[in-house]
Amino acid sequence: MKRALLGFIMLCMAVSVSAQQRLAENFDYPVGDSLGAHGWTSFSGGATNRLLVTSPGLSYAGYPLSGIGNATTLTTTGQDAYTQFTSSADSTNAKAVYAFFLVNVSSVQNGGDYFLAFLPGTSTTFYSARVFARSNGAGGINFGIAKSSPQDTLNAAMWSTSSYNLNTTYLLVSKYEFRPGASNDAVSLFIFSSGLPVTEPAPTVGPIAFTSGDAFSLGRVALRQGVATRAPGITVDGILATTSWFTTVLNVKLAVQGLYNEGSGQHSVNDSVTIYLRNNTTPYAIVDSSTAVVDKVSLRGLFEFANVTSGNYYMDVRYRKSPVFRNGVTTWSRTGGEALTQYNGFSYDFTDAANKAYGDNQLLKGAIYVTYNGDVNQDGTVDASDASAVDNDISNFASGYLNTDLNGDEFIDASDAAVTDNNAFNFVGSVTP
Ligand SMILES: [Ca+2]
Ligand SMILES: [Ca+2]
Ligand SMILES: [Ca+2]
Ligand SMILES: [Ca+2]
Repeated sequence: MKRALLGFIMLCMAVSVSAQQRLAENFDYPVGDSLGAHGWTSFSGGATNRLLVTSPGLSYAGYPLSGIGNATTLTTTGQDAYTQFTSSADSTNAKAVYAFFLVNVSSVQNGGDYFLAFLPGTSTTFYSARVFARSNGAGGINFGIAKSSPQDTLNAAMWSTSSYNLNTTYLLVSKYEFRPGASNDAVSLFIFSSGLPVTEPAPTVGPIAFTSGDAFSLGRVALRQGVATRAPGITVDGILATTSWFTTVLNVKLAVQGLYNEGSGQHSVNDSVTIYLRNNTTPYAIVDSSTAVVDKVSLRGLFEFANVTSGNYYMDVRYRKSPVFRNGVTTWSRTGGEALTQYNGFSYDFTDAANKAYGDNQLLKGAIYVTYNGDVNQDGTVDASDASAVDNDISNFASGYLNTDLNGDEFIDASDAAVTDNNAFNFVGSVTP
């Protein structure tokens, strides 16, 4: 009973490590195309002033989503549209969600209106972290942010005290911060005219803990063409949604031997994996680490690194979550390392070739290559000591999120022993430079 409870707690911990997933929208599409042709969904305003891809795109030195493709331009009334991001950011599993985006404002009016906000992942009616632009009364702009209710705009603190210029490109960051308890979530707005800090600075506006209703979850970014007498004319580009300050993201596809079912082509569970980034020269020092959940259907995880700079690195992959309760055979990425650009990261697929793992240390299972598991005691090899740990748990009818559970069903039985026995017979172990 105690073991089962411990397993349950460990499972909850593993699930709570949410993948910090992102939306990245560069409007890298033909000029004149409807946003609806490129993943956006129109939900209000009909076909009036349809949101289109416009030229030129916006550029901002030091921002990775600068100068790529085109942009979109909003006017003072008409169609509103959203695009989905797959983050499950919500009141229980994420502290904040951010939208980074470039703006260039051509016109503003007194009173102002909001043009970009988050929406819940399944709704079009609860705009949150509403970003505003208004006239400062002297030919310039104030930007502002309010949480979710029209009443929020009565709070004068929602506006920037500084003024900004028309026809100038700025990098804005809106932040919605989930706080424990009801009607207390906070929003912040960051406004940059040059540069992008590596770590989160104090916001330009906020944080303001509005007392209107909290969002339950956020999973969409919406562009809104507001009220004709208040809305700005504005070009928006380079939209990025994330659940942490700007970081480097590795999009990694991998499968784990025991979890992977070649019939379904899926893992049995969503489970966490830790990746250490190591220098590609001896002694291969660890420079950063990240843990993410690998989605059981896509077999992908999004690993965010806050401390890594551009360079060439090995990925040292550990299933499950570091530093304990894992049984993966440590697997490194292919010989030579991978070139990484800070803030851009890269995408990597371990499953499409044996040599995507250092020393070809993967198993062909069905149509893809999987990393080995079964190293229950994490000494680098799968051998009789691992098999005996599994056998012991089988005789004790052990269950739960244990490192002797190799196929992820939380029961320790013959199917787990088959993995360790097979790998011990084949002398499976870590292969590293
Ligand atoms: Ca662009
Ligand atoms: Ca709250
Ligand atoms: Ca072992
Ligand atoms: Ca099992």
